[in-house]
Amino acid sequence: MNVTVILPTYNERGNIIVLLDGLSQAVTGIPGHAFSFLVVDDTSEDGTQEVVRRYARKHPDIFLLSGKKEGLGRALLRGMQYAIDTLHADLIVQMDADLSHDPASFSSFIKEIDKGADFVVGSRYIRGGSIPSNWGLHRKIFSVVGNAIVRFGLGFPLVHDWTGGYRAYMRKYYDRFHGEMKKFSGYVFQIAFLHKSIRSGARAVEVPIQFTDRLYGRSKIAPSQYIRDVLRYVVTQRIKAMMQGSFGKFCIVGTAGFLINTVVLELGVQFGLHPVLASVMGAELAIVSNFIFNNAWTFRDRKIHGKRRIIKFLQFNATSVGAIVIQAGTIWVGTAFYGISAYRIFYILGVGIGLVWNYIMYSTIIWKRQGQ
Ligand SMILES: Nc1nc2c(ncn2[C@@H]2O[C@H](COP(=O)(O)OP(=O)(O)OP(=O)(O)O)[C@@H](O)[C@H]2O)c(=O)[nH]1
Ligand SMILES: [Mg+2]
Repeated sequence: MNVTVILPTYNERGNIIVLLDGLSQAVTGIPGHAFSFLVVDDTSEDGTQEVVRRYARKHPDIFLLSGKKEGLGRALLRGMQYAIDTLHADLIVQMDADLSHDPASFSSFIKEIDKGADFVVGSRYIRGGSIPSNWGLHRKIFSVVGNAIVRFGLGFPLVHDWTGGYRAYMRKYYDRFHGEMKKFSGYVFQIAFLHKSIRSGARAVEVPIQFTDRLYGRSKIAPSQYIRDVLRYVVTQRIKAMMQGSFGKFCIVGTAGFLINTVVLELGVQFGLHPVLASVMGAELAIVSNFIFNNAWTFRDRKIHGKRRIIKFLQFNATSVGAIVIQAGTIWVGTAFYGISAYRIFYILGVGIGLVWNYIMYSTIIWKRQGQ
């Protein structure tokens, strides 16, 4: 395979040659691949480009791509494009150029690719991996908690390290996603590229890496901005996934149930029933409707057939009793404090809380996926 190692640099004069030497050494023992190294520099002011040019004269496998400063994400995309179009890379390896990523781990990435992975992630948070022990507590927390939020927030807990930049991936992920990737920068770029690749079926594997602090030069990361951007990415992706998946349908079925519930409640009150009793009747009719339509549509991929439907309907009723209790209880407490005329406000509140309860119950108990 043609392998291109992309090394983004911005003022890394003190690090880049040490890294290139380390990498040349690291690849000599790896059979079966042709390696090239691409330094993607954004008009560094410290002479990074001059030292790389001088070094490249003696090393024909080293290339320099220079461009204007548009951030790390853009630099990586430019590097990937050059690697594929000009250097004909099948596989891209990406590393920070500040000596935080150790060339000694390089061969483990290629080994996983040789075994059939198509996206290898260098991970600080699996056995054998580490973050620097001299990091201050707040930085450790920032990194560990940030990665945990992404990991669980996006729903791919098997990958532990989302924000790192030591990775190897097949060119097809650039081909597929380069257009959509232009809008992301910094940590979000790393997260989004991995996320899109995994979602499209990448066989992602982690290898442990020991992350060390840079010795020379300055960090270019502005934490507060990235925290905000990462959270925004995770939350919007989560909402999108819910709306595209069963949650959107659940809401539509639930709205129909809500209308049934409301009509019965209002009619019941008109005919002189207490709102608590009328809401129970309305809720039960809504439950019947919800069960039928959720089974036929929302959770169609897990549809319940035959006699099991009776048992499941009883179970469904039992879990929905939780929502009825929540709804009636909210009305009860509300009307006790604010008078009977305030029942509508507390009905809406109760329905809202019951909605969350129901979705969790339905998707994890009633229409539980096989094997869960
Ligand atoms: N070409 C290019 N490279 C960049 C840019 N910003 C950062 N880099 C490089 O990307 C790599 C990672 O950036 P760092 O500043 O080390 O960020 P970090 O590793 O998250 O932060 P530290 O742990 O403090 O070093 C380094 O090799 C940087 O030189 C940029 O705008 N353009
Ligand atoms: Mg760094």
